[in-house]
Amino acid sequence: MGYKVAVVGATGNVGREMLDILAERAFPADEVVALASRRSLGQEVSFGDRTLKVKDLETFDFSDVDICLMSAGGEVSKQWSPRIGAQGAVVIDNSSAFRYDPDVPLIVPEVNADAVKGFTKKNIIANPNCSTAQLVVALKPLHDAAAIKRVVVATYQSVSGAGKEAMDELFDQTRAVFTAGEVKEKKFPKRIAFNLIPHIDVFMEDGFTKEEWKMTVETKKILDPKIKLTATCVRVPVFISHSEAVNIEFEKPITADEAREILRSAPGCIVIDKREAGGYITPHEAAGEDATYISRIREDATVENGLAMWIVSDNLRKGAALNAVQIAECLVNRKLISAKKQAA
Ligand code: 11C
Repeated sequence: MGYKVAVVGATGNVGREMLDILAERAFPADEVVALASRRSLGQEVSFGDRTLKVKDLETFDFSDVDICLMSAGGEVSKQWSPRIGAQGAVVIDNSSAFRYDPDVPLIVPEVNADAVKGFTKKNIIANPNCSTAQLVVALKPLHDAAAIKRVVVATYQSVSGAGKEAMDELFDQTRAVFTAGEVKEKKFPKRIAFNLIPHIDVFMEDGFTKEEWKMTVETKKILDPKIKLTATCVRVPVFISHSEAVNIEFEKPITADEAREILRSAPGCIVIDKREAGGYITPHEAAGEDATYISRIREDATVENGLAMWIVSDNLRKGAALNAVQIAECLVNRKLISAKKQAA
């Protein structure tokens, strides 16, 4: 007998992707339920070759749910994840609501799968921010080889990270520019079409944005608290996939050739690195794919033991939905949960 899985936020960018990935990877579920707020009631969403009618989160009975994939934002998660967890379902939460709670593991399976067992305190497991997830997948094997001291990263983040309305905004603004229409700013504080915006999430007191802060704090929690990381996060007019220009300083020497070989055999990584026109990955090519792609690996002689590289991944998949489903697979493969109906 399989598991009963609920997907909360099923009509959003990430929720839809979660349903696709559960179906693609044939997750061992007997039943999958799509849930959302009341205003999405009656909508239908795809699950493999079936369609599911969206049910109301407020009135849904979670008592026989085994795994709940949450992607409905921080406020909904704060309200619902503890309640759902208290009913015995393991919540895998895509929001930032519980990521920094010491009693909640923050997991990227290629990096710290063993930490998943810590979920029992609250029955909640957190999924990291998309820009962190792809970064730590590539950093982990390099850290194991040469011990990372410091990372300087600049991100080039697609609009899908800000939701469906943000994607519509890029589309509408682009069309308006071409048709000499009015370019309207709604979700973004400045025009995003044919532009970029060096601001994601709210500003913090020290001048960094919350997105930049998240990358620092989450990398420490997932990979190693000793790693220093500073980020500049930028929104770019790309629909899907986040890209990152990354500069890494190691404790020990490591050459570009060595890094390339390590990354070639690292879980979740694909190296595309020919030093010629087109011999690198772009966000357009990474969209819809599962891997974290690494290109432009080179030695940086301006620091001791320095490497620079370019890292790209689909922010809705490895950055969110795929990572959440991989966490659910960890629970199943490590026999950390059993289906409630089976147990009854
Ligand atoms: C963005 N990274 O691209 C954000 C979206 O903490 O899960 C995800 C925010 C988060 O806007």
